[in-house]
Amino acid sequence: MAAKQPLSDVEDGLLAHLNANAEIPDSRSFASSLGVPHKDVEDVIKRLTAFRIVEMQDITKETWVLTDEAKGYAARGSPEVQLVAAIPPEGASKGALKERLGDVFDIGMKAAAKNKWIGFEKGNKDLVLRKVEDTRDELQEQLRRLENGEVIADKVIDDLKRRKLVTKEKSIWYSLKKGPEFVAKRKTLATDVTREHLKSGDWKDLEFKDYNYGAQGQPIAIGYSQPLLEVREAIQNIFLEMGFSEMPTNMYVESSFWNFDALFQPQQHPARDSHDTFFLKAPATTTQLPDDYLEKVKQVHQSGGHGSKGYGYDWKRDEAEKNLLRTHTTAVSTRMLYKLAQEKTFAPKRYYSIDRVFRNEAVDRTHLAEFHQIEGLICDYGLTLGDLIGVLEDFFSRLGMSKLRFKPAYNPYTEPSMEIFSYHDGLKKWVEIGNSGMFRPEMLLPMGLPEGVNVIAWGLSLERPTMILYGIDNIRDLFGPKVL
Ligand code: FB9
Repeated sequence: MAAKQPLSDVEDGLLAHLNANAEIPDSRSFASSLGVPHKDVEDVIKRLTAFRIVEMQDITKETWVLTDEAKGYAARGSPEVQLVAAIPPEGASKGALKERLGDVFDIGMKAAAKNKWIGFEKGNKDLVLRKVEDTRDELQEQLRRLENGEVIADKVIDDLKRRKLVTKEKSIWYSLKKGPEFVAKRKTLATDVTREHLKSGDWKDLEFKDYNYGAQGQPIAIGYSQPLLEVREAIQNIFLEMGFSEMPTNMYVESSFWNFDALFQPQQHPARDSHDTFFLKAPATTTQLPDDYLEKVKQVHQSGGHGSKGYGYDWKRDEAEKNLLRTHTTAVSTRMLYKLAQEKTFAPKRYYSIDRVFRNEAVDRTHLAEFHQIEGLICDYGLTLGDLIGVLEDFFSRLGMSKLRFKPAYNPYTEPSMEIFSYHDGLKKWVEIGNSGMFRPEMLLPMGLPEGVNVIAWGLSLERPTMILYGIDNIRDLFGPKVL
């Protein structure tokens, strides 16, 4: 094949030929006459057809083509013939023949045995004997005839198909004739006025390509929605469909009171020291705590009440006044439940939150110093652990997680508490998908919520499901320029 010709030359060649001969019956022979790949002629035909300069008729034909294995047999003979040819009159051991013929041996043995061209001595299954003198290599002949494009009987094709020696190939070519806009040579339309044109002045007789106002701009590769926001939206819609309303989580800075004390989390709890929590230098403390409620929280921590004996330690107001970056959105749940308790008449509520929380934790593949916590809570009379399990089944089934298991767990603010597990078919393992529980009466009653009102709640992260759903292995890849 001659050197690659620019398509414009192929086009000129084709138009000139049509101009002289009115039609090109077979684009393949035209391509070989030009010495160019048929693909190039095909591209030119498609372009000229678009301008109605030529009219094309596409012709398709399915042909059987040889597989690479078959090409080998066409060249070197069929495996069965190669095998027989390799057997001396006194016979040969299988080992020697395998040595000699390689992977042709097995196929050759099977086919030669089927043709009863070989045999074995009684009791010596290793010595292969030939049962025929020379054999006509029909297979090789058929493969060669196929290679030369000859028509082969269907029965033979079926044999070759069975031996996976042929595959069907669809070839397409074209017959061409002049189109309504036919020209012998296409004027290349200018698409720009360049300095050369202006300097040479030949811009005057240039023909310009029409503006294609319908042309789509280059797709700009930015502007995908961040995976976390995609999953956040999906989970938000689940909550809204389940009748939950969003809690206001726009305040990352929280007081220890709402983040810990109001949750009946004792002041000496390990999570309350700076190893786990980011405390603020300025403003280090808050001045906006509701005194009467604070007094009740102090009581329940120090001496209990409502059937609880409390923690029995000396509760300090200044500890509760320390500002921090909230460690969980449960701090917002606490504020909302307290607000609910201040309502004149109690009304059941379903609340959810999805927002950032901060924990002074060691950064690793799945943990950063902050993550998005997803939390749901239902506040109503007589709610039970069964209700919690039921709502968790409902919530996670909408996230595609149906097989759930619950493992007893401990949180300072819920009793009983359960870790939630789901069997992940893709990962073929049980995955911990969250935590849950029933808020303790020591948390709810000091708020002023009516006796008999229970609050079931659960939480999970946004990052974990997003990483699993997007197959992201390292949490760092969820943030920053590298996302997607
Ligand atoms: O998200 C978590 N796992 C998870 C969730 C979904 C998921 O979806 C996949 C598509 C299939 C996969 C995994 N976890 C909670 C479980 C673990 O990852 C855990 O190791 C890490 N947890 C975080 C806290 O880490 C210190 C995830 C985060 C978490 C844990 C607990 C709560 C919230 C977030 C809570 C709570 C709670 C409990 C009771 C009452 C109110 C709130």
